[in-house]
Amino acid sequence: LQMESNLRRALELDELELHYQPVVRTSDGLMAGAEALLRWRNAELGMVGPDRFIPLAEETGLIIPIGAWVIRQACLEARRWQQLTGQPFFIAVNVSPRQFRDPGFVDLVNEALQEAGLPAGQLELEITERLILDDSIEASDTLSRLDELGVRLSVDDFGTGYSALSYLKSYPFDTLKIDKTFIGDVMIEEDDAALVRAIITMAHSLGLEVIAEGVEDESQTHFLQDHGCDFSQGYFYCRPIVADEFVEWIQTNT
Ligand code: G
Ligand code: G
Ligand code: MN
Ligand code: NA
Repeated sequence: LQMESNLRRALELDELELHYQPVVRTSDGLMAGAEALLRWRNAELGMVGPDRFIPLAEETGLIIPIGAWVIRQACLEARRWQQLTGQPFFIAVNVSPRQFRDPGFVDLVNEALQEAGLPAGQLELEITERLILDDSIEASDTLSRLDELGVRLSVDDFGTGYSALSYLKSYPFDTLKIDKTFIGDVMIEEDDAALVRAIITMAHSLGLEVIAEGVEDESQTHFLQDHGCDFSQGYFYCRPIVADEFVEWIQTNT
């Protein structure tokens, strides 16, 4: 309860911040875009990670204003990178189920893009496969409307959900993000290596691009290069960092 009342005030007190983790092209390690990751900096609680407050934000409905702030802020930041570098980097934003189901969601996304002057193709919305499969009819309509706006749609944590693959051909996804649990042991476990190779092949056959998450060492990057994984993200390249540090990172990695 204490946590809930604190979270209610987090927005007005300006306690939320986005950290950014680069997503690089696997072939050359240069930046392609970034994922925005939310943090809550609270006087009493310290720095709180999303795993500790997103579930509460979902339950209470606070995810609606918080999620709106995240999308607006992320679009503004991506526009800033573009102005700084002249390059059309994408920004990926995590979308939670309740936020996605909100009737105002598509309009909100459109407004955030307009407000920032960011081309829709530079915003990627990350959605988990669990969400798609839980309410496929409503999800289908929302995904089509987002697709018509021109935003990119990705399946986050791919491979950890219900493993129903049929939705990939029915819905307008652009990207699969291979969950970090597969990448972690890709050099040690032949089964993980086989799955990662198969996911990349399948995704490409369906016209989807692939991001490997949780890349932590160089041998994994070689594996992913050898198997044609389009993009990579993980501590090997860079941890999630605050906006100012991120701008410095861009200067040396583009
Ligand atoms: O570093 P990391 O601890 O940031 O993220 C943990 C989890 O929180 C991930 O599953 C990530 O998708 C989720 N997450 C991070 N930022 C956001 C956000 O802005 N909105 C939602 N809904 N989830 C987020
Ligand atoms: O669920 P989602 O994929 O949105 O969550 C991304 C999460 O992965 C965030 O918590 C982020 O901090 C974390 N992360 C990013 N890179 C790495 C990495 O190389 N290793 C591990 N273990 N976690 C990572
Ligand atoms: Mn994500
Ligand atoms: Na993920």
